[in-house]
Amino acid sequence: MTYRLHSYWRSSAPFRVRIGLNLKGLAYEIAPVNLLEGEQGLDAYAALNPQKLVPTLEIGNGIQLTQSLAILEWLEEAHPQPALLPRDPTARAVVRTMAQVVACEIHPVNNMRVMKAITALGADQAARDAWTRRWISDGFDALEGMIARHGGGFAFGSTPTLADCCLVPQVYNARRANMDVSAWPHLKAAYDRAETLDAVVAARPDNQPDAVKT
Ligand SMILES: N[C@@H](CCC(=O)N[C@@H](CS)C(=O)NCC(=O)O)C(=O)O
Repeated sequence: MTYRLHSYWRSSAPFRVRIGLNLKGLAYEIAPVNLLEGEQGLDAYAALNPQKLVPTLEIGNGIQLTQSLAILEWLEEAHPQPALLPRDPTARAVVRTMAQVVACEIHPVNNMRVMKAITALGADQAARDAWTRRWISDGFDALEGMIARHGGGFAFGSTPTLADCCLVPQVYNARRANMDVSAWPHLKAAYDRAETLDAVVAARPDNQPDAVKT
């Protein structure tokens, strides 16, 4: 079975999953969901993902997985090699902490539906930019110390982990928000290392079949 990933080229949550699939060398096809056209709200998609968000991973036998961290954890359990979590339980917790700083603290308050909601409350572009940068900065401040302590080339240790799957797309988002990530040197070094991997290059937004070239 070739997995089928419902994805939007620029969205960071599916970007995490693309990195994980690529690091594990798994075959998958992309089913584009155009968020700007509202395709995530169509009945056919909502039947796959009741939250009307990307990503969704179809894994066969009529089973769909949603929530990028749950998908990455499933990939790790279903396809253990190469490992994206260390063996030691404490080390695993640290990697999950890093991943969750991005996926549970930074990203949820900056996704499209939240930005639409604060716009509806009156936030103009300057206010939205300040909002986005504030939450990314807070999260990156925390990650900087963790990566300084635990990094060894990658965010944790010397091989890519779930932390890198989450960090790379979040740095992509920070750069879209015109943030200079050199303010977080350990985080930037981990990002710079990760972005050289073929698995990450193939997962990049501009290398997706639905990418809009500007
Ligand atoms: N916690 C979810 C977040 C999913 C999410 O927010 N996806 C965004 C794209 S990164 C989305 O589908 N947004 C559509 C919308 O806000 O309407 C996950 O990790 O999968």
